[in-house]
Amino acid sequence: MNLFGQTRTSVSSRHALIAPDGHVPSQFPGWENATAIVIISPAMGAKLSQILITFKADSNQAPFPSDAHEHALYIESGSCQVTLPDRSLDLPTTSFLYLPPHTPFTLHGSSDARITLFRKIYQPLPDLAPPPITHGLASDVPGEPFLGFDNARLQTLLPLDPAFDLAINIFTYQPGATLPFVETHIMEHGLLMLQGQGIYRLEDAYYPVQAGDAIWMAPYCPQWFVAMGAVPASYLYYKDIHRLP
Ligand code: UGY
Ligand code: MN
Repeated sequence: MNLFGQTRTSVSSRHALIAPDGHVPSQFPGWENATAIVIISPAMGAKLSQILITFKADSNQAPFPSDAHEHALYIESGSCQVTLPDRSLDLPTTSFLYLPPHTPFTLHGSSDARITLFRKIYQPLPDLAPPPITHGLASDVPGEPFLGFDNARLQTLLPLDPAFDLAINIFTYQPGATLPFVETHIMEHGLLMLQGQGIYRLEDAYYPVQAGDAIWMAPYCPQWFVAMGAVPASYLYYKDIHRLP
């Protein structure tokens, strides 16, 4: 209950901060005991969608049809079984999974599962097949110093192969560490704060952000972050890559 109509959520034409207090679930065909919060979507001007999926009971399903969309997902908590046409995958906490276009799949989550799914239309290249189904554990991916800064480390989850037209990364900042400069770039971001807190600059506004918040940055949205508080701040983010404008 919010008596005074206040929220940190802010949505504009080039960026958005979505705080969890405003989440409202969507219903999708065939979904049972599964809840979807569509946090980012083309309805706000984005090219990607970012969907937070949770599960209400042990018997559940969240089916996705086969079409031109590719998907990348991250298991923030709990576990998830993914049913594919020819096999099924059991994904524990901190798993990531990439599914190329034209791959039908169904998610079945544990009752404590929290999954972030990124989805967009795959951009093919003339002489290159789409990437294969790819999965792994974020805890197996080393964090590399970002632009030489030891206190801001980047885990690049998917292979740096030009067949991929997206990246999903985890960025971890020690308290007080910052993005080294205000980035302004053609790439779009969808972002989920996984841990800690800080201040995110988006265009000309500065927002306090914390674990559970999500951010959309349109192409060319000037962006900067500083981690604050007692524990490191980390976020999962999506980025489109490897395609000429
Ligand atoms: O990969 C990136 O563009 C990343 N450094 N951006 C960000 O964290 N906002
Ligand atoms: Mn960036």
